[in-house]
Amino acid sequence: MFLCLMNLCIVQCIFGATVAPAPLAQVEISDEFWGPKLAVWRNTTIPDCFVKFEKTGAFKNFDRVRDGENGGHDGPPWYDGLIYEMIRAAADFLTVKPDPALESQIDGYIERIAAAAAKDPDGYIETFTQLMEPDHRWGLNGGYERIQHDLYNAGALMEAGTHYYEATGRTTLLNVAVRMANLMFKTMGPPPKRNIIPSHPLAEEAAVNLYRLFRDHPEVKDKVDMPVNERDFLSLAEFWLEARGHHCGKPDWEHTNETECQKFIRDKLYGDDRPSWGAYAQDHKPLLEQETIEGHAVRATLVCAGLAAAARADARDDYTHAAQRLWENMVYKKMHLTGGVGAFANDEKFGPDYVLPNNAYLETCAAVGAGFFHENMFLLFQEGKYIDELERVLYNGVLSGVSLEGNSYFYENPLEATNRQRWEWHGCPCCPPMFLKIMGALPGYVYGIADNSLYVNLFVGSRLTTSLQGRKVMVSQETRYPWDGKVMISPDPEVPVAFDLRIRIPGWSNAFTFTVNGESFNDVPVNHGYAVLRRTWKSGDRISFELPMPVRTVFANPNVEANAGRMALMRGPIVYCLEPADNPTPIKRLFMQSDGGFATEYRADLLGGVILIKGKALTLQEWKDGALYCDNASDTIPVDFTAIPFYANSNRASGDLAVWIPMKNH
Ligand code: FUB
Ligand code: ZN
Repeated sequence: MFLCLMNLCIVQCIFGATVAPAPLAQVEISDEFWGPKLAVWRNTTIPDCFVKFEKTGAFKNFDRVRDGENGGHDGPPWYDGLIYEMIRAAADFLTVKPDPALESQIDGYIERIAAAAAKDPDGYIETFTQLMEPDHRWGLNGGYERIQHDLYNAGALMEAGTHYYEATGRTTLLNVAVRMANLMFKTMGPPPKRNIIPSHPLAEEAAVNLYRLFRDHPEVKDKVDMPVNERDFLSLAEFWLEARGHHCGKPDWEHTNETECQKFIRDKLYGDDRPSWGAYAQDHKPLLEQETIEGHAVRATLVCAGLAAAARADARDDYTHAAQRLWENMVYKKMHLTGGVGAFANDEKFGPDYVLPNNAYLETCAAVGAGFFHENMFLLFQEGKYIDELERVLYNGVLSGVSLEGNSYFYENPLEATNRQRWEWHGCPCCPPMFLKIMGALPGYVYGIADNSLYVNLFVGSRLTTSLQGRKVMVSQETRYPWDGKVMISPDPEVPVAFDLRIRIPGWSNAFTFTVNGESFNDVPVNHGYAVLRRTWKSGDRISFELPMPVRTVFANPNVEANAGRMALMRGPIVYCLEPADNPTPIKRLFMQSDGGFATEYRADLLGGVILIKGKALTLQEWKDGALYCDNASDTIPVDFTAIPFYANSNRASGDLAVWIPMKNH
């Protein structure tokens, strides 16, 4: 159905076309918001993390294996995986901006990894198991894969090998990864192979992407020094996804404590079958039958990201339906306003539907995992609502995980807290590498590319150089988003090319205006979250549109008990919070008003450049002077308040914050 306006047509989104993220090398970021942040992560965070991993022995583990030692593993069992994740992330940053010094540093790490991997005739490399549990490869024979993380580490190795090859064209790490992948394919699968699954998911999407690498670039097969049948990697991923919930049914994680469950496994009481890893590891029933997203939130989001990736790679409707069901449960019933997930600290897990306390756990890694899931769902469905959620979590739940200076970190990202302090390093430093992985991938999320369509998903100052309909096309975006809703898009094809420009209209926006080459178009229909402009684009065309960005008062779903009678503030995609540094009245003694006379102020000098929201809140007269208790509350009096973006929380002295503020008379 076409609505033609001159030679501009606005068409319905054609559901079902295939779309891919823009390759990183095709996107140049020049954004006022993300540009400086990406520079901090490139120049500070990546070196900071590598140094801290070195200092805490992560690379020595590989040297010990190379030297044939026993025992003495440093860090948690998943330390190898975290190193591989760092390499994947750094590889993406390298793709966008070459850095010979960083590349040669990583080559040095890869030499040590490859030397360790060369010790085993089959190419098995997993330093914790080799040093500490040599009889328990893959968690077999009484091993405890729930903690051991053999397959998680192997998954991260596949990711690192793939991304480092894509960044540099070098195959040393890819060789190590392919040997492991071949070994896993030989070992795991339907009978007579062994029923082994990643207790901590991640390997599923990694194997799908390894498959895609060789499927899309068969010439790479000649560059690795072993046979590759790429379909094996996809089969392996599908086996891992489908084998969840198929086991001996024990131990009973719901009714037995972890020590006893571990004993059952260590004593090999599962016989020839495998043990259950329980709901904690999404193993309580077959994944395709799971109605709700459960268990450890990082594991859950990553298995779902893998499910969506496999659904797309292999056109599997059954996977697609399951991914959609789990996504809807997560987003509509188990997700905080910031996009953070995993409410409970106990087992780092999802709670029941609508149980969303403000002091929730919300691990940075889980927010990142949710981000990967959202992006993969967009690639499956081409619907803007998935990018709306990607945008939410990027600007809020993920971004709060690293300090503005880029060298201290948060594991938990609650919406209400006192005395929070970012840590410089952690016994389990899983979050910084996950954070860097999604931020390394960010340039690729800005645009989606299909044969005859270009999706503008994120509003980020950038320049894309790609090919559409067989023609070289450049497109640039200029914007001050998220502080300003004006976006200018300039297609610049080498010759005039017809394609659909699909511009996401965020779910938070209820109005927008468009002009094309200065001509206004009102009432542009939005389909599947996109305004679709079809025409033959030529160099010099200009699309400008504006999303009004008023301060929004937000109220929780009435089923969320924690936020009954409370409200929060948002502007555009940004969630706001209150901190003591800007508010003389203790924030616990403030009441918000939905008509609080909100005003905004851009402050270039504060928190890396932010828009503040200011207005009038209320406090009790008795509280004004800081009294702790007041038994006879009398009238309220107005006081000024200032809110900052949630992502910038805890970058100043105090670590107190609140997002959801009570309203008077509730
Ligand atoms: O188990 C590896 C990582 O460590 C998990 O994803 C995090 O939740 C932390 O437990
Ligand atoms: Zn983490």
